[in-house]
Amino acid sequence: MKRLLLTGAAGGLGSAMRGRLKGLAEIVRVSDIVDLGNPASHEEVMVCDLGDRPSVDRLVEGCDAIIHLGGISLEDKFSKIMNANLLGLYNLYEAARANGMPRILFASSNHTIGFYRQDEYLDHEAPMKPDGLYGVSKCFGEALARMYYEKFGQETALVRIGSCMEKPKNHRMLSTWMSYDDFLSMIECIFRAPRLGCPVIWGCSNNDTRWWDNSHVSYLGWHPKDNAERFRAEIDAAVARPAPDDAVAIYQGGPFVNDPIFAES
Ligand code: NAI
Ligand code: 15L
Repeated sequence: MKRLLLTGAAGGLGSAMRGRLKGLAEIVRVSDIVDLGNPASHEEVMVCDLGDRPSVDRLVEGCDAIIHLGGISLEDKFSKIMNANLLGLYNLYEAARANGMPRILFASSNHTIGFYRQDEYLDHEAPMKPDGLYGVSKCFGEALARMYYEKFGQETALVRIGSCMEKPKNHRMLSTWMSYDDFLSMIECIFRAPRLGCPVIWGCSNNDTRWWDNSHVSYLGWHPKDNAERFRAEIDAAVARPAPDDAVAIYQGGPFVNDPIFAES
């Protein structure tokens, strides 16, 4: 492809994936609301607030594909979530509609279903059970993407990322972890598939104790290779196991289920 847009490129996941996308497109347009440093030879840099419609129109213009990681990634005040994750997503989809409907990977989250228990195994049809306003914003994003698919044919991968980081940090992440390599191979499958549609894809590696079933997207040919189990001894040694009656050990959303509704100030 000619030009791939990566939003949220200054974030934890965006900066980890930024350098790995080189082979996917001739030009990678990297964007964030904060400074991104100097572009590599295959990159274009555009600073943009997702809540600003004219900027988002310019951002999306000329792109053949979008990896949308930008936005608020934790529980926060509703006003902050609203600008980046609600208004920002609407702006992105309207800009995509005006610019040839490039295929989108939307970074949704396991916090759309955080109130399921850790002893439940979910498929993509499980009703949403968000664990906070952040999770609700990802439910909104999935619904918005679905509407643009049904109404206009805009294709989106709704990737419910578990915990995508260098390695799992606690016992819960032995189930939710997705390695960077597995995320990259998922990205390749999503953008190379002849037909994508608008599927939910669970974003976790091939962990022994995973909670989610991806068999409905076998047509994408994604085969995650990593397994968090290899970190179990390290985590047992370094991290205290939560008490069995602690919500962190009960619910799939882990600590997010305990977050308050943050007051506006
Ligand atoms: P992050 O918080 O490190 O990065 C998000 C980036 O979005 C930041 O660089 C921030 O500056 C940018 N941003 C925030 N508001 C913005 C706005 N109004 N306009 C433009 N950019 C804005 O989060 P992380 O961990 O890199 O996650 C990336 C995406 O993946 C997020 O959408 C997050 O919800 C989602 N996700 C990540 C998971 C993970 O394990 N890293 C798990 C589940 C979902
Ligand atoms: C998320 O949605 C967050 O963006 C990320 O920071 C992690 O905490 C992840 O979920 C998780 O549940 O581990």
